Amino acid sequence: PAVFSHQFDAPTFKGKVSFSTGIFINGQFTDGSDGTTIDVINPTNGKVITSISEATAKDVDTAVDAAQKAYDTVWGLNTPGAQRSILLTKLANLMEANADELAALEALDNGKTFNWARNADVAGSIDCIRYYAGWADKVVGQVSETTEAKLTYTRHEPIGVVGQIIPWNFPLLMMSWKLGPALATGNTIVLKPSEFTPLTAIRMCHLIAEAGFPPGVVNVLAGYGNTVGNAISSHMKIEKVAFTGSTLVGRKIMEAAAKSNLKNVTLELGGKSPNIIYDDADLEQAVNWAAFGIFWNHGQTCCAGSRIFVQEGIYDEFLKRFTEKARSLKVGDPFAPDTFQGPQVSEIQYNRIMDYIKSGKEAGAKVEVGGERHGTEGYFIKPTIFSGVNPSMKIVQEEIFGPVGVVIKFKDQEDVIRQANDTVYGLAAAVFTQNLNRAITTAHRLKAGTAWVNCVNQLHSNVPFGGFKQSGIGRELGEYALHNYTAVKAVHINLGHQM
Ligand code: TXE
Repeated sequence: PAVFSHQFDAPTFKGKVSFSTGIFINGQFTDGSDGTTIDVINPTNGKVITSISEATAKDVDTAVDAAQKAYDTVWGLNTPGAQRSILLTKLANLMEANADELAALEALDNGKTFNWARNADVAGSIDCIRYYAGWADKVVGQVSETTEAKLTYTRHEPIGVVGQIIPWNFPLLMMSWKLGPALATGNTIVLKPSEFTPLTAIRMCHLIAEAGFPPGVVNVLAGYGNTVGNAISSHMKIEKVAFTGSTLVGRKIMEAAAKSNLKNVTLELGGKSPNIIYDDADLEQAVNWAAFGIFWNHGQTCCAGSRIFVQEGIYDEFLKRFTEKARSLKVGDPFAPDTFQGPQVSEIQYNRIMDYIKSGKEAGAKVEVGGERHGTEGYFIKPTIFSGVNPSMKIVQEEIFGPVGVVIKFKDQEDVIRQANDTVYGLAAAVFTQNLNRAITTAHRLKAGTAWVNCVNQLHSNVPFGGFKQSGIGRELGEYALHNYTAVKAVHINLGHQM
């Protein structure tokens, strides 16, 4: 396989990085079975960074065989949890030792800023792997008291070979959220990164090998969704698939699972999260968090606070300050130390977002700020705020996945809860108020898997994350994620002599 090589000039990382690319099966880097490649594009200028090997459906079969063999011989029930814990800790330590390099790679093919990649994506990934290292020897079943003539207990066994399909918006973090609980519980893995952002996933394979995970435990195949992704979700020997991405593809994965072997499915999908600002909120705090909620990671965040509901009494003042805040955010080179927002990940996403902006304008919504591209090359879009919207507009209903927020006026608590819940999604929600009762009653009545009070976009390795409604099935992170990767077996032992 080709060798990737790049000279970086990042705030805390200067130097050359080079490593062998390729698909990673059974501990080896190889070319795909068709010998084809995928061009990885730099979203700041649209130019090719490197070409990487493209995996095929046939490679998925090879990877599944390797993963099954590893499961049967050196992993799964053959390796004690304490040993898996040691390996996961080694991996976390290696990620930490290479944190700047990982952040630079993430910034290069995704376009997110180096500083955010380092402090959020990479730091959160290391924390997540460490957190699950801690769980590896603490997964326990229960003893159920039935009768004195019986001993009945449960075991939480690994599922076996699991498939994992991850997106491009937080490549390393989503990989870590998936690897951590699956490895801690003793599964072996066939993982597909996004074709847009494969660099950190490939670099991670080197670290996985260096940490000493036996060959075949983790297999990583860069490739396209309709080939590799589909082969994983419809594979007869993969017993579970975990996916993060669009609701549209989530449906396809469930369908493929249903039509093949009824594999267990967990999904983390899109959102159109409400951010509710009551008139007694600390206005400055609310403005800053609201901007972070919609503009962080260029709006490419599944839990982005894209519908900003503001109570009548402070609407004008909030909008004025929020607009100023959006205007002040620095858009530009992801490797410059003061950049807040880099380019969108790809030309496809750029066009998709610009189409949404166009549809908002055509439907009569008012552009308060932004609404156009930034600069002349790459996929940059100015932070954009729409007002004067109505509930039927596409920009109010659909996930834009870009730096585009809509601000909506509301009257009172009943009114805002009704509007906030008027969406097919239910990933996250936020409430800003100084009134404790209002904060709690609102948080409890919102149909969302996460409710933030006086903050947004908070994620911790030990706190579950996932969606209500069409935002997904199952929970990642925390102890809850372990359930995604274990099968519960009930064992009944007859202690009596009689039948
Ligand atoms: O996502 P896809 P796309 C949303 C967001 C964005 C939209 C489209 O609204 O604008 O999705 O983005 C793989 N079988 N989110 O099209 O296609 C694909 O290769 C199996 C929200 O880029 O869902 C990639 O690895 N896999 C989201 C992964 O699915 C398939 C993050 C995600 O890409 C497949 C990303 C198939 N048939 C986008 N087709 C979030 N929840 O954070 C594609 N894939």
